Amino acid sequence: MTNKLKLFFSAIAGVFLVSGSALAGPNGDVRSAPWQMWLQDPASPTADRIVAFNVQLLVIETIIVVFVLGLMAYIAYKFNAKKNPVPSKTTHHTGLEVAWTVIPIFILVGISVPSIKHLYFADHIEEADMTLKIIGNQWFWTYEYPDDGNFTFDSLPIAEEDLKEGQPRLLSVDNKVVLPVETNIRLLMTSNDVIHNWALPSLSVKLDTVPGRINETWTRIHEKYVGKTIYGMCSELCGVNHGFMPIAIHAVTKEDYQKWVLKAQEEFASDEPVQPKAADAVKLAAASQAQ
Ligand SMILES: [Cu+2]
Repeated sequence: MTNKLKLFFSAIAGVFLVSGSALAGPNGDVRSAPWQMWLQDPASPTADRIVAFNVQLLVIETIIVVFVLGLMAYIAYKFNAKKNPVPSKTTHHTGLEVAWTVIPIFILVGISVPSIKHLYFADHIEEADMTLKIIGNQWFWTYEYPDDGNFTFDSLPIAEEDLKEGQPRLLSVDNKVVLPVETNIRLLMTSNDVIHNWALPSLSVKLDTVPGRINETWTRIHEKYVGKTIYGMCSELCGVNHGFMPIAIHAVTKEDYQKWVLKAQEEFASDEPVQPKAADAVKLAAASQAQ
């Protein structure tokens, strides 16, 4: 291999290594990093499966690409006009045609089996330890904890000028969703106005919140994320401030979660309707937008 080629390949490997080590934010928080080339670190069993499946598919794809490319290179070399001045008049080869129809069918069926298994795994959980209800609003999120006192709160983006040291821009919120690790959490989602989408790449959760119906999925945060914040955002075009409704989950131990629940029950104990706060959300998002 020439030196130039070596340099080229080590540069590509370097990009992957750098992006691999830059997966998390400054406090080990889980969010995308500049120039990230790979998926975010998986933080749930569903995400573990999706990331592993992505690698398996990549291997299959690579084999197919290399095979087809090799075939094309071989044909271009062997049958070009100079080497093969009198071309063959053959137009059909039944065996070959059956093969190139049947083999891809087997490949696709082979891929669909684990794929459907993962879909079922991600769909819902039989035995949930707790439930989190998520409600989309233009343009902020409301969370309800029906199993822990049924308190509710809004989670609004923090305007850029109010960000504190270490708080990521357009991802930080005033009230984070606090969730315990190693707990099966049922996620119920709906919306007050238009379709939003509650999406967290590192949990492999991405589900529409649809007005008038409840969508269900689940998650379970790995223990190593205790004390970390997992970030996501609305992933459905939901109006002018669609880009300003981040999601931030703060993962804690089960004990700390119980302590937080007691505090939150007091802090958010109010029967006030949720809607009036929407005005604040619009103001905040507009301020971010003006930056
Ligand atoms: Cu939205």
